[in-house]
Amino acid sequence: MTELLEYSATDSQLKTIAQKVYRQERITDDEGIYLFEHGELSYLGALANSIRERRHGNKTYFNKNFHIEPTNICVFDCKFCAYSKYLREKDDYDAWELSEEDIYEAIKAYEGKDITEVHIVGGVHPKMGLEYFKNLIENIKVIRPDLHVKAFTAVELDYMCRKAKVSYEEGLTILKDAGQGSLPGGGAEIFDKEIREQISKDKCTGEEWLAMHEAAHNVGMPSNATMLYGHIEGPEHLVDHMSKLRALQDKTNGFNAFIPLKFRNGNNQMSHVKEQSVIHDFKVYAIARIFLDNFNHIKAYWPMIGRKTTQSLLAFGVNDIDGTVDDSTKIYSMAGAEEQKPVMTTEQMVALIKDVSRQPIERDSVYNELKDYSEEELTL
Ligand code: V47
Ligand code: SF4
Repeated sequence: MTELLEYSATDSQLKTIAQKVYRQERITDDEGIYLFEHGELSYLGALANSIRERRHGNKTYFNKNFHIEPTNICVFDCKFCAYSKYLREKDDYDAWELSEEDIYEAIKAYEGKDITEVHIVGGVHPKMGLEYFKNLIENIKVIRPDLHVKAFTAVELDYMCRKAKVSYEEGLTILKDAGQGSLPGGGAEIFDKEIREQISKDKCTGEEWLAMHEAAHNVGMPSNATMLYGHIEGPEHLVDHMSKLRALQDKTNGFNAFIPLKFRNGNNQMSHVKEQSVIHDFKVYAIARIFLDNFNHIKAYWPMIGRKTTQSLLAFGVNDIDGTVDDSTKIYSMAGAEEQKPVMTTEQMVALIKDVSRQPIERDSVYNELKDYSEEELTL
């Protein structure tokens, strides 16, 4: 601590921020922006890691999950999305649409395997509505009652509720009663109106995204929050985004994890926008850890950011690396994510965490600890 304060002593604002962090006081939006503009990587890493270790020690969480993407057909046209081409290239586009049976088969394929969660997200298909998804979840729970269903971004849910002419709370209650356990964090992108207008102007607004998550928390479903960074936004937009999430978390305490998502420029309408450096990635994660004092978990989604960077991020505030994933996860692979067919075995996840001297803990979807793998001898 002393070292860090001495290091930052030449800059009184960085010194003040470090003192606040050590006293467990909240930093302001202006201080968040200051960190983006003036915080050196070593300083940010030391602060973020001190928070991570204060909260979780060496513990690093993962779960055993798999993904299902029912379709890549989407009525929206987000400029960063490799799916959205469907609207413009209908006749010459590799569209897929899983049937209900395909989805049940995918669930049955995990019979006897100790998977705890299915993550279901996809494009916003005009024909798949609230009733369809209610039945789908009910049937999934019949096949596999113990499986936690984490499903649908606020964007998909907003569309479903509008079409069914129900309020967010009504729609979410229907899905919860069908067996849905929580919401993933997608669709948040950047809340700022002007940036959102340029990158994803036709889907739900930032306010609607926040209202959907507030409604979910009110009906008893926890959720995650994401932030799409590294495109046309500036530090003020990132801080504004996190500030809004922090305010909602103060109100509901319903968020489990915050997941920064690095913009990838493959195969989309923003391919001309250069991707940011790994140094920027480290800064974003570290500042998120410092700024979001009421979020318990900062997650690195390894298929997107890559295994090596995920390992390094465990020293920059990250304490969760999502799960085994097992997926086609085309939304990212099409956009140039690190992993084209992401799947990690439990052994590989444990090794990834142990290799950087952290403690691998399997968790369930709401962060109950299921198993400590530190002493396990696993062969790769
Ligand atoms: O909202 C789409 C992102 C998100 C690109 O909650 C892109 O546990 C970068 O939110 N470059 C959906 N990102 C996925 C998501 C998610 C993923 C893993 C775990 C969880 C969780 C949530 O994917 C979208 C958008 O921000 N995305 N295209 C792209 N070119
Ligand atoms: Fe559709 Fe989601 Fe892609 Fe936007 S990011 S075009 S809402 S699939």
